[in-house]
Amino acid sequence: MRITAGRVIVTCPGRNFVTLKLETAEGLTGVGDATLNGRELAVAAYLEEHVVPAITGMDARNIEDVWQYLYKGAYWRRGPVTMTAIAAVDMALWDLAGKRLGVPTHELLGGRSRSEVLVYGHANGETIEDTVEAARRYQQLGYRAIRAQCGVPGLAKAYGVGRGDLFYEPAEAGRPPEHEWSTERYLDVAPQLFSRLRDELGFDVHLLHDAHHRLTPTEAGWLGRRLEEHRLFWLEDAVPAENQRLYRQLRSHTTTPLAVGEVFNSVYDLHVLVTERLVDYIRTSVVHAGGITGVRKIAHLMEPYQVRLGSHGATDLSPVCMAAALQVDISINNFGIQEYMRHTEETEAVFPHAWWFADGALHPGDGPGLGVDIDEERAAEWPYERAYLPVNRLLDGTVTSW
Ligand code: EZ4
Ligand code: CO
Repeated sequence: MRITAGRVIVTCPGRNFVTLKLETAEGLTGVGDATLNGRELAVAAYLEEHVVPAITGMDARNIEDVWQYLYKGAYWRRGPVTMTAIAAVDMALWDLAGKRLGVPTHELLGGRSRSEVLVYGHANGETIEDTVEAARRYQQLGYRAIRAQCGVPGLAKAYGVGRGDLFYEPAEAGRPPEHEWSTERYLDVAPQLFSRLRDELGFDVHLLHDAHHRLTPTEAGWLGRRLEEHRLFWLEDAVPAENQRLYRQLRSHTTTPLAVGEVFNSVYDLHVLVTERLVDYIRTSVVHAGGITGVRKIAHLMEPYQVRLGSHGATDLSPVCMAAALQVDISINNFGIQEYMRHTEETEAVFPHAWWFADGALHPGDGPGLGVDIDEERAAEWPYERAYLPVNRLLDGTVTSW
């Protein structure tokens, strides 16, 4: 099964998505997500200029070999652009493998380890009361796990508080938008939010929270302790993790479960966190961490340490990535939870898929391969539009993590 061609399709049905489509001599096609929010065309060029010419003619059945060829063969290792490009090829090859044999990809990954993939949705609001209302709406939709974020009084914009209830994820046309941040003000409101949510919703729902890399280990330890009585499923990205050792201090101060890793792209970003068990969940996604092959290497390292996978699944990851993530989630032993922000109708129309939602969980479906495709005619109706993630500043103008 030789790879005969590879095409990169960029489309913007409300937000930008980059998709790789590989073709084989037998006429089969496989798809992979290659979207890196705010830096989309860097991956598109990496694939078109450097990857597709190198892999054309290779045997599509040798997925591990192609992965190692692109990883070790580039000489320049890791990094989000490289690993997203490798991920796109890897997803497309796993899609082809399933299609060639007429089985869903997870049957080739060891089959099902569970009956469904637990997901969490995003409830957010300007105020605590708005957020409680939003969480109730998610419960009515069947969600059993809900991430809650709310506005911070005195700050014009807060992370996670979007325009729409189900779909919004920033990436705006023009120059990068600027947000402002005050940890002091945030630390006033965050414990109140969860106290109120537990009063209103009780303990029969999982609650999650994302601090989006903004705290120091000292601040995060304080917050984690205050949230212990509200028994969160996890506190995510409490501190930036380029320096994995920061988590030692945080871990020693709180028993609130910790999650990190949506910006990681390889096992080397997390091996200290995992082998010292400084966190409970790793959030690497299939698209940004080298595909199904890359995430399985990470999950298998984590398994003996009882660290579980909590896959990133924001709306900037395409339905192709979700299809691939579900194949991993359903098959590995140490699955935790899958993030699920809904895509818009326009996006759903461009990416027809077999996966489906019911009772707070996703199901990968039984279609051959990943069970997803791109409708290229529809995709062509939505040309690329340059967009950026926000840049964040403290109230005195200092650049800080967004
Ligand atoms: O901000 O995917 O947990 N989810 C997140 C996301 C990220 C976006 C960045 O592109 O933190 O909303
Ligand atoms: Co996050």
